[in-house]
Amino acid sequence: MAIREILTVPNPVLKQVSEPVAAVDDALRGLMDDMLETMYDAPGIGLAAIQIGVPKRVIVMDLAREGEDKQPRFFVNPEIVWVSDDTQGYEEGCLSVPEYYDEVQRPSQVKLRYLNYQGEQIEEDADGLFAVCIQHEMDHLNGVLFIDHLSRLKREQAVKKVRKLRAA
Ligand code: GNR
Ligand code: NI
Repeated sequence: MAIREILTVPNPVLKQVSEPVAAVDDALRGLMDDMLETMYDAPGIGLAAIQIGVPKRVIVMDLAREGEDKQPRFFVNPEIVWVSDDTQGYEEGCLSVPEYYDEVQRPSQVKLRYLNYQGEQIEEDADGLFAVCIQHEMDHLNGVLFIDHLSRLKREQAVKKVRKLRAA
């Protein structure tokens, strides 16, 4: 396992649309292991492969709170097959937009279909933080960042803040 570098805005790689994975094999599990280690190290609650520069439709997540046992989850080729009409606002952050947080409105509940670490097809309902996080991560697979849901002014302020952070 290895910790990989997390790309930050305005890196154009983050705008790429990621490609579906052909097979869940040992090579892919190796990538997922690296992603999980990178996410825990950051630390974050989710990570999409494109954030370490790999344009594959792969997400890792762990929503366990501090002190709880780890609950790693893996999502390969995830699809959102249903979203609720009602929405929830949540103060989001992103490892690719460090130290910037703002509220984003998204559907409160979604239904997902994906392949897990073993390559089994799973269907699952998500709500609460799980729904927020999976939608945030699926946006990454489509080259979309949470700041893309904000006004242009706020988005530019966020990028400026990250540039400053990097220069410091
Ligand atoms: O660690 C993260 N926290 C978070 C908080 C609110 C909404 C979404 C997230 S995901 C983020 C990690 C990340 O950037 N994943 O792409
Ligand atoms: Ni993110």
